Amino acid sequence: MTAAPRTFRIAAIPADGVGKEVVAAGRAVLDALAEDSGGAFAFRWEEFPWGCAYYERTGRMMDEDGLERLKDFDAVYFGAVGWPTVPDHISLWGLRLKICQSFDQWANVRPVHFLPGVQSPLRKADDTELDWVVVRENSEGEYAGLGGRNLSGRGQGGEVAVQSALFTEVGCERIMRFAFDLARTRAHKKVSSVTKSNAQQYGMVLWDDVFKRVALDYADVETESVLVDAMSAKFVLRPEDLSVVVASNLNADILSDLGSALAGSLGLAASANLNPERRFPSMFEPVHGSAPDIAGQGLANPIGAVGSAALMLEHFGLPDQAARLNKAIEATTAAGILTRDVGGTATTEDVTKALIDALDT
Ligand code: GGG
Repeated sequence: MTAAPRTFRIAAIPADGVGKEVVAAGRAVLDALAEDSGGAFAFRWEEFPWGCAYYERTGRMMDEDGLERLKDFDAVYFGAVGWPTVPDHISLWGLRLKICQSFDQWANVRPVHFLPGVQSPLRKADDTELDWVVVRENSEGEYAGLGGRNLSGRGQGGEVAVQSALFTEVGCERIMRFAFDLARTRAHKKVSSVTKSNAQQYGMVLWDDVFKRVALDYADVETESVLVDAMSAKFVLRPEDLSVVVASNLNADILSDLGSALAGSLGLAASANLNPERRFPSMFEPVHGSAPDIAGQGLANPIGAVGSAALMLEHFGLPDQAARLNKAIEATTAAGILTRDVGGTATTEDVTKALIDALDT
């Protein structure tokens, strides 16, 4: 008796700018993969039209019952949020952060590695290696949304704003255990914790204290605690010394952009916003934003979105299929089929087609 095919229900939210192009590319590659699976698995997509254009029409970045409608999907496949006609804090909080925080996607995993055929500012010697995972605390920290503005002095130069960062012992501990567990699966078993605890003497000192305590349970994993400024330098100067880097919401966001630029382009970087308890859907998206300057021109690099699709397949328990996607990415870049951000002339469509063709290799 043959097993029934497993069908995964995925909510696609392309949102803004190049998000639309890269989600279409990722869907095409995933559908080709499913078609090729001989019916072993399938994807059932529903696309949601939310984003900045939707906001301009309705005054909302997503429908009022949007979270309710998303909650029974197996995953959310997201593009990018932001457009110049809507203030960035409104678009970000109204869609991407709303989903991450409401669905308790507290672990944001952002792998960074070299791809064959892609020039990197770090690849001076052939033996330079870069294979990191930045683990971003994705539920609190500097993105807790705590603070306010005292508008009484507005227009007279007297306005005051407070933005607080929230660090909880529970929040710190769970992201650190996640980082340590991940490090145990890797050849280089090391976790680097990043803070600015010399200057931020409350939340980040709690982070350091929790890190030291959690590390005691992982004696087989090497550790270090590094200030974020020093870590930025280390990314550039000693990339081979890093494996898993765990940091707060803001620090990890900045460091992962630096990491992907060092690997060759922000357009290559994949990410997973995970609810590790699986009570809610997790969300998979390229690290890059909506890039209004190149949107709609066929210049967007789809590799970050396709790499994110590979992370989604791993989450679905299909590691062999994830490996097929990653191999197709490597075959495509190695063949020199590259978009403009990585020095090539290929369009989004050219790269998508090459990725689909490479699934057979
Ligand atoms: N695909 C990622 C995305 O849309 N990012 C938009 C953005 O501005 N993000 C800021 C952040 O997540 O900190």
